[in-house]
Amino acid sequence: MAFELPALPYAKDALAPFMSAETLDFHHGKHHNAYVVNLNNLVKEKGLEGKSLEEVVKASYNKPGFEGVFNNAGQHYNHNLFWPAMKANGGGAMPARLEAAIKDGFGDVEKFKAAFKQAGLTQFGSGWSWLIQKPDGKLAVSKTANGVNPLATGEGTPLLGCDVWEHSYYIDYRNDRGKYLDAFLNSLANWEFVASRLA
Ligand code: MN3
Repeated sequence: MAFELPALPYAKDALAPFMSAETLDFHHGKHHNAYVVNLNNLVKEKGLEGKSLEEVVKASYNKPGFEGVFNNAGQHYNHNLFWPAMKANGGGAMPARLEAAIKDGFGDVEKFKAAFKQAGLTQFGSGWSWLIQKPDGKLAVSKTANGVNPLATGEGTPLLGCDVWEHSYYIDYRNDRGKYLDAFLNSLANWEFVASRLA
């Protein structure tokens, strides 16, 4: 079965003014779609057809000759997590179970948000900031370059990922990545979705 571009779980204008319909049009309709098209061509070429997306991500990470497969598989995986991690009127109170895990990992919610924002701000060039659950169950913040993710590196289970490639924020925020990260955490984040990924 070929990989498919998932439909957005909300209307294209639902996240405005924090993420515009124009951004979603390009980011979901052009960028994410291109990763899916490229990935389907490359898995055929490389004899990886029939494997799950997670299997392709892990099998191609740091494997010579499989850079193209990994970049597109990683980005398909990352964006599949990104769209449902946002919602209209997001960023409010967290489910109690998530808030407790965050307090355990970071001290309080504001310290977590500061660490997540800092990870996104200090990711030089394109990449992602992450909230992950480590193999010992503890929550931590991380960042990766380009299409890399915590599943590939084995760092932990990604609970929340914020795309800090310029295509994610340049239409709405120009060069102000910090303002975009603030909006992502305080006005867009779907904490129910994040909580549903806790082990
Ligand atoms: Mn992107």
